Amino acid sequence: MKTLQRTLTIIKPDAVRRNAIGDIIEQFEKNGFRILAMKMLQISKHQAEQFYAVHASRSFFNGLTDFMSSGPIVVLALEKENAIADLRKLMGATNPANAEEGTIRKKWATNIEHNAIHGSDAEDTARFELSFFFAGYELAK
Ligand code: IDP
Ligand code: MG
Repeated sequence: MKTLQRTLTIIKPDAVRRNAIGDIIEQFEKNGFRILAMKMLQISKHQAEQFYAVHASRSFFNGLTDFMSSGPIVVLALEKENAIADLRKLMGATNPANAEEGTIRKKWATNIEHNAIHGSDAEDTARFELSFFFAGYELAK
């Protein structure tokens, strides 16, 4: 049975700086994702640390949270059947050196740290990440 899923994606500061917002959103729409909610904002270092708390012990945590708070980002709530896995596929591998042709990271990522886009990796993280950026009423559709 196919089930409708929701996932959270972020167009990261590097992609915003490269004027890639429109191209990336076009990829979401062309690939059947419905945009439920969307906003552009800049998060603080502290907010980035909260969002990425699962990575707190990793060596790249400080650089990652500096990067994610370094400029505006665009956050979107997306809906589709199998949205979580399908978005991960459309994003491509974390390290763009390993990303497949036709993926967003292949086209827009610079390196493993500045990799253009975030996508939730499971149902529980999607729930946490959607509620981090969007209130219930914004997703009630
Ligand atoms: P994902 O974004 O593909 O889910 P994660 O392993 O969850 O990858 O890592 C979160 C983010 O942390 C990555 O998207 C990337 O920006 C950064 N990151 C991951 N691994 C490294 C690394 O080895 N060096 C620097 N940054 C990294
Ligand atoms: Mg991840």
